[in-house]
Amino acid sequence: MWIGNIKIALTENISMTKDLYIIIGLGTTGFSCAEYLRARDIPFAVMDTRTNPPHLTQFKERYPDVVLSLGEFDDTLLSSASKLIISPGLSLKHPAIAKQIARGVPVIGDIELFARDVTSPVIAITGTNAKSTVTTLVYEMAKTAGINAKVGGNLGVPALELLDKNVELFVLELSSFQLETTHTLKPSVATVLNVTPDHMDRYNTFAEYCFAKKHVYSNCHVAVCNRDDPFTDCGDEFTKQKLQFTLDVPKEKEFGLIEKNKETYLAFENQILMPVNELPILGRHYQANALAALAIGHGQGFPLKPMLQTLVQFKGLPHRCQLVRERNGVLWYNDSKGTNVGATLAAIEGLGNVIKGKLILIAGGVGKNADFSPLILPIEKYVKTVVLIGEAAPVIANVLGDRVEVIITKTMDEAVFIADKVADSGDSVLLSPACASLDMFDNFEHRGRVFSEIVKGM
Ligand code: UMA
Repeated sequence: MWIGNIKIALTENISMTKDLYIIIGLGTTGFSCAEYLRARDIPFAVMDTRTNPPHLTQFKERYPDVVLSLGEFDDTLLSSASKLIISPGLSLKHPAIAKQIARGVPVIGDIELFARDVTSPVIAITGTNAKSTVTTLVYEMAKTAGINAKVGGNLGVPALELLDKNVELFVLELSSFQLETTHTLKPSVATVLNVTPDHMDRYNTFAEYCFAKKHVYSNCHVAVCNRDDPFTDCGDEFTKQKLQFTLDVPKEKEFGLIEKNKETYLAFENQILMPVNELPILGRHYQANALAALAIGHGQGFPLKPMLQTLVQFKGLPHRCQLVRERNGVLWYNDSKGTNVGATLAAIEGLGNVIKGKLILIAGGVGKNADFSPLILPIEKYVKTVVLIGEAAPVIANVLGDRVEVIITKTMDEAVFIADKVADSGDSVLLSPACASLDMFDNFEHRGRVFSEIVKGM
């Protein structure tokens, strides 16, 4: 009963169904919503603007009885919905969706469905960058503390798949897109780790993007803010339950860094916790992640010992400044998860500060209307050559001008080849694209894998 590429008239029956949910999007989220609604016997239909969405075959096999409309949105079907469950990849500003919102049809997302069912505490983590790393760190801390926890959300496993009455704690990474359609989540701890411009193809202004992120603090019990980034501040409402992290010396209710006898330590207020050189991952940006995780864990009541033990053991996530190999004295790093300017900035500054030589940066992809100018200064300081690929290559090249050697090329193979030619012993090659990957790859993981395989095969 598919509409779009295959059309069978079931819409009449559908319009008779009083309480019909329509799931918009048949990606990972949409599929998890279908499973959730079917388990509760709630009637639903599914729509996707794509003619071949990722879960199509699986969906047709599992739900042969469900109306599925593909391609351009069918207005009649949309208008028969009592509720829309929209996937994060689709904007609420899409004209067909905006029309339903104007008609007063409730539009929610998978996290809202999750919020209505969940009975155990939820830690909600958002931010432009480092949210996957901090989410995973907090989850690992919970496990080390002996808590039966589950982790997911924007990180990969959709939140609805995690629902289970036996779970004691949920650790969710949430995107601004997911937060836009979430209204009743009451996080035990909520944080905005940092905010720098991203997704400017979805938001009219940076303020609009910040607003979506800060929505995570609504109804939270403890708010964790980044003192070094005023855009993350939760406002006066939460002053009693507010914890902060900073790369500065910590004050009351803060985690930060203390220098003593020429060593730097992670600290809580004036209490020294551990030397930063015991962290297995280099760079100031990772120290901020460790401090954020400590503040979140503390807000949730985790004991200190398992949190510190986790910090010593955690080796980082794939595609996040991950060392691929050393060859002829050159280190090759895969930071394919650097999908926006802020992430690439953090990677350049984090590595640039600690390596012996200079960086060769491989960047480019889908630019998402980003302003690339914040990259100019760190590139001037730490980068010898920038190798550009993908749609945004000419835009980035234009922004960088002649401040640094810039080479535009077409494929990842060529980019790696060029980087290898210009790198000298002591230099490091960093793939940190500052862009999304979808012009050349399936996703950022695919891009990172392709890069790593070429590098390993050299
Ligand atoms: N799309 C259409 N038409 C539709 C529906 C979707 O063209 O009708 C497109 C979207 O524009 C998007 C793609 O399909 O380009 C995927 O969208 P989706 O909502 O179906 O995505 P899911 O497969 O459900 O994956 C989503 C998150 N993806 C997005 O928000 C784009 C995944 O985060 C997340 O892991 C998953 O839900 C489970 O919660 C990925 C991501 O890139 C990692 N997130 C962005 C980020 O981190 O910057 C926000």
